Amino acid sequence: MRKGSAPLAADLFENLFDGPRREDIAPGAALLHGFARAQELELMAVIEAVVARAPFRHMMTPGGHTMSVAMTSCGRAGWVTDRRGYRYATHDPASELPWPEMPDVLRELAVSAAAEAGFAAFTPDACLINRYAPGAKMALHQDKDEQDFAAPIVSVSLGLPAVFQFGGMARSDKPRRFELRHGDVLVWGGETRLVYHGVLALKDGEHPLLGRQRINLTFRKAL
Ligand code: MD3
Ligand code: FE
Repeated sequence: MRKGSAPLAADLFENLFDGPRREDIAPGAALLHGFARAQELELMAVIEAVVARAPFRHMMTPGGHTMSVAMTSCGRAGWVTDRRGYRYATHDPASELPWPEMPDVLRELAVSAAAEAGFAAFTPDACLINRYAPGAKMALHQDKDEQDFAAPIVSVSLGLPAVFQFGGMARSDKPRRFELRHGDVLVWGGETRLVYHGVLALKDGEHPLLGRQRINLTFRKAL
């Protein structure tokens, strides 16, 4: 909100929700505002069940830095990083058990969001679950560990809002910034599949359902 002046209508209504809305942000990238909102309780219940079996952890990068984002996965494959490098793995290295199955409600949400954005027949085999506490961030990177770049990636944001950076094919391309809010779904594929992107440090706050955190799901065809 602006300081020292009457609030704008846009500020007063910024937390109201006027139903799902599609915003095309780049070729092959669609931001489906509020697409997951109606399912928030089911989503949180299945995420809690996954996390009970495969707890969040702060993994180490090959360079020896501990990630501020805590991660786990479900589905046939999960993404892991340690001093050996990063890769998709069928088992959780912490427990040596297979990752929990991808709950149907998660798979169906990702498939329907992909279809809404124009990607028919999306068959995700991995769902990465990222948890941001206040201050956690994700530096600019490309997602290129997946086998199939023809498949899109679908991201679901829950909890506190975050600012994501949407860059270009070179790390030096100046990123554009967008806000991702509770229930927003972002689908990116095609020309945009390999662009650099990241998330700025999470601003502290209190979300009515999730408290002081943000959870992001990303569905991929990894294997
Ligand atoms: C696609 N996660 O897990 S997802 C990741 O919010 C990852 O946890 C972020 O990047 C997160 O690999 C971002 C949404 C996103 C944001 C920016 C993008 C997807 C993007 C920019 C270009 C392409
Ligand atoms: Fe990414």
